[in-house]
Amino acid sequence: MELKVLADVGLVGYPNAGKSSLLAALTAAKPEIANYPFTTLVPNLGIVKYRHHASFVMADIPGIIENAHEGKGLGLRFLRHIERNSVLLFMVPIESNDISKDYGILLNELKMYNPDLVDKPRLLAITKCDLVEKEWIDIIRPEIKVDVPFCFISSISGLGLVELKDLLWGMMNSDQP
Ligand SMILES: Nc1nc2c(ncn2[C@@H]2O[C@H](COP(=O)(O)OP(=O)(O)O)[C@@H](O)[C@H]2O)c(=O)[nH]1
Ligand SMILES: [Mg+2]
Repeated sequence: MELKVLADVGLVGYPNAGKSSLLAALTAAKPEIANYPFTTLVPNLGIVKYRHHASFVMADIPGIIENAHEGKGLGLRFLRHIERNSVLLFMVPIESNDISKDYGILLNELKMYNPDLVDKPRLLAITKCDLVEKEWIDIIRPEIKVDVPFCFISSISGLGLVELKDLLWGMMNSDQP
C-alpha cells in the first residue's frame, strides 16, 4: 500500500534537529521527542492554526534524510502541489559549527534524492535558540550565507514561532514560489 500524505509544510532536518519538537509546539500532535536519532518510523502530521481562521498541515517526516539513498522510508511524496505551494522547512540547530554549510549539505542530500524538490519554496529555521544568549543570535545573523529566508526559533521558549508561521504562510500562498 502506498501511503500518500498531503502536507503544506514538510520538515527537513537530520535526527535531533528538533522536527518533532516543533510539531509538538505548533500543533496538537504528540510526536515522540527524544535525544537520539530514529525515534519514529512513521510521519507525524499536525494542523497548525494560523491567525484566527486559517490553518495548514505540517509533517515531520522521519527518515527523509537518513534513508534517502537506500530509497527506504516514505520519501517526499507527501507534499501537496495543488492550490497552495508546499514549502520545505529546513532545520539546523544553532549548536551547529557551520549552519550555512549544514544547510547546503541537507539541500544536496535532497537534490540527490529527488531533483524536483529543489524547485519547491524553502526556508531555513535555526532551531534551539533558547540554548544561546540573545546577543549571540545578533552576532551570527550576518554570518549566515544561504540562498533562502531564514529565522531563529526555539520550540521550548517559543522564540520566533509567530514569525516562522508568518513566513511559512506567506510562502505557501505566494504566486511566485
Ligand atoms: N533546548 C532545546 N532543545 C530542543 C529544542 N527542540 C528540540 N530540542 C531537543 O532536541 C532533541 C531532539 O528533538 P526532536 O524534536 O526529537 O528532534 P527530531 O529528531 O528532529 O524530531 C530532544 O532532546 C529535544 O528535547 C529547542 O527548541 N530547544
Ligand atoms: Mg522526530
